[in-house]
Amino acid sequence: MKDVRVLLGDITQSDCDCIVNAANKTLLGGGGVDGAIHRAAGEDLVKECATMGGCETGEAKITKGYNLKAKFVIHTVGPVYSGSVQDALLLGQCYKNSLDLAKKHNLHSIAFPAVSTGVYGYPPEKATKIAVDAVRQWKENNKEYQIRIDFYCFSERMYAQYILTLKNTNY
Ligand code: AR6
Repeated sequence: MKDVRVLLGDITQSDCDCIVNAANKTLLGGGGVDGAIHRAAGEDLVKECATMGGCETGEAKITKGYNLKAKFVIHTVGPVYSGSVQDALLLGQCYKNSLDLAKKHNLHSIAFPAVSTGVYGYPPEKATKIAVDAVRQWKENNKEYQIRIDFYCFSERMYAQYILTLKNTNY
């Protein structure tokens, strides 16, 4: 897929216009990538998050990036994996709603972590397919808008899974 990259590393080091946080409904921080982003951004991030009224699963909200290289953080809440059809719909919505917000704020590069694949237990094989399909669909629906999309992987296993998923879906 044009303008889509798979990268191995820590998303807090991304120099994209915005990075996506795999948050929880409170938006007040947590472990995993959420904890790493809050640590790197500094305490002002949680102060802004506390004014946002939380976030529903599948939705996305934007804040400033504070001490991060990225100017903005888009916080999205992935589903806790249960194996239901609804999980897949909600996870796809995380990617769509994050991209909609990036476009609304005229941002032209975005880095995604593998939302829901840590604490929330989504199997990487399924989650990467949903992420890639959602991004492809969004790009088809927004052909006029240029945006670079980075899938950030924190393990070699996830990196290999993304490469395989992209290959299997002929992107
Ligand atoms: N950079 C990129 N990816 C990372 C990083 C990092 N620095 N750290 C972890 N990952 P998780 P979830 C990967 O658990 O499953 C939090 O407590 C990680 O290897 O961070 O959506 C929130 O507050 C995995 O592949 O998010 C919520 O309560 C992926 O990021 C809950 O966890 C997502 O793992 C959300 O769970």
